[in-house]
Amino acid sequence: QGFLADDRSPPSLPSLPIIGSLLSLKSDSPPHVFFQQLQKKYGDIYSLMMGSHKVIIINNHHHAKEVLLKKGKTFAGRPRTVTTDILTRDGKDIAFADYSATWRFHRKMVHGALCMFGEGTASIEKIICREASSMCEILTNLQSTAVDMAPELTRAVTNVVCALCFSSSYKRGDPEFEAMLQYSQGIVDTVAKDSLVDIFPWLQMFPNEDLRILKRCVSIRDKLLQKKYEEHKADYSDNIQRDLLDVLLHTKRRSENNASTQGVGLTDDHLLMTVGDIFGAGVETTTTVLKWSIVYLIHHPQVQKKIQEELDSKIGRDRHPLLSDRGNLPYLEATIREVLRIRPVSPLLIPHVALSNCEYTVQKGTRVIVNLWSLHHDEKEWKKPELFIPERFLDEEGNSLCYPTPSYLPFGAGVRVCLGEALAKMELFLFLSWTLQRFTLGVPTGQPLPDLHGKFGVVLQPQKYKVDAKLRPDVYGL
Ligand code: HEM
Ligand code: PLO
Repeated sequence: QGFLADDRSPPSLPSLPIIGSLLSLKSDSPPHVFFQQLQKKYGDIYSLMMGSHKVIIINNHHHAKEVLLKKGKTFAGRPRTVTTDILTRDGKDIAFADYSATWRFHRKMVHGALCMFGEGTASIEKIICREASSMCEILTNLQSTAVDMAPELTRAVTNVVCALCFSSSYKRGDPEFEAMLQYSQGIVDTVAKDSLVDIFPWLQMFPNEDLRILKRCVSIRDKLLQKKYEEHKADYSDNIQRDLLDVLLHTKRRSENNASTQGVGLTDDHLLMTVGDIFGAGVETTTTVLKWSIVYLIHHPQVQKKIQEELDSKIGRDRHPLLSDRGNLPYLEATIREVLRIRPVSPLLIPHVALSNCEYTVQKGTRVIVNLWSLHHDEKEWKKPELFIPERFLDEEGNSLCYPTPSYLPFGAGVRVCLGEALAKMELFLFLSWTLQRFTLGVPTGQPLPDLHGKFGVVLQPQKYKVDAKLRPDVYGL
């Protein structure tokens, strides 16, 4: 029996009028860890008040699946918050937009476009390989010095989504790219925090300094998006769709000439915000996972060695890895799965909202936070969840992949499941296989091991660290 069928409400934290449970929520730990700790006192599911909003926190996979899958449609709403409204022009995007006909239409359209340019064709593979190759070349030149790989990783990943969205790419040191790095970090640092701490939205009590940074960064981002949009409008042709933005423009123009599809909300704002979402999600998520992968590979040289042995025996050193090698490299796949488990990009997903009353206990408008961190670190489901062990995703012989428990949802599930899962997995596989075929990654002499605690925000990012990338023998000709 699930919690929704239970006629008792989940236990709730003490709360006061107006400020809600604020006094019980003070903690030095980031929210996902704190919510996991509260589980000991209140159980796997409990509720609290954030100001005047009731929030249910879910900490196990049974309840998570009730919300995301079984009652997925009921819980497909999103809360409106001050910061996400600034980022998305009041929810005209996909990720932070509430459930509506317009939202459904946009999600479907983008899904179609991603299939068309991404998963469906060989071209995305070529683009990823081109970027992987360029990144490896730069690492070769920087060999055996302490490098911060972050800018190059970000540029490689950015160029993949740039190709997909705009048919463009950035060279090293491009000022537009440098500007993007800055505004995007500014947005990651400040957006969506208020869904957790926004107590007085009507007073905009959310830290003003943060709000100022966010507004400045969003305005820089919007100028960049607007420029791309104008360029595309200028050389738009009805017959050729080069990229996601062309598909969106095409759909918009077609619907304007068709009475039955009018009013689906294909305004300039909607188009811009949708591209902004795909671009932002495309860059920040995949880059973050690559950074975490390298952190864990540096901490676990034996894992790195095993991946390299697998690469050597299945691919060798005379050719580059291809997507078609994925099935032959289970240890690498298991490592990627383990990184996504131990450091989920989005440890609290994005908050969900009940669109209607549900069974006995949940009222329309209740917010639901699925604590993916608890699911991925549940001691009842995982052996030593705090340890990095790729083998947990392999069978006894180590030959085939498996999921040891259903308590694993790195991309969410159901109506709001991640739109970029297939793309992200292709990128992670190719970037990591290309890098590890040629380089062994370690800490530069005299530098500490990278920190394993993340920096909590709209994505859980690792702290900055430096890497020593040593070229492996016999890969010079590659
Ligand atoms: C939503 C994870 C990469 C686009 C999400 C959610 C998660 C997630 C957990 C929220 C699900 C929910 O609220 O229930 C990840 C991870 C990634 C990744 C772990 C990389 C490894 C990407 C990429 C794209 C993307 C590359 C774009 C191409 C989106 C969008 C949403 C989303 C548009 C919002 C969906 C909606 O609200 O309907 N992702 N994501 N993601 N993701 Fe990803
Ligand atoms: C990242 C910073 C960009 O400048 C704007 C942006 C857009 C979409 C967001 C993304 C940011 C962070 C990761 C998000 C994504 C939508 C879905 C994805 C929240 C804020 C995840 C992991 O849920």
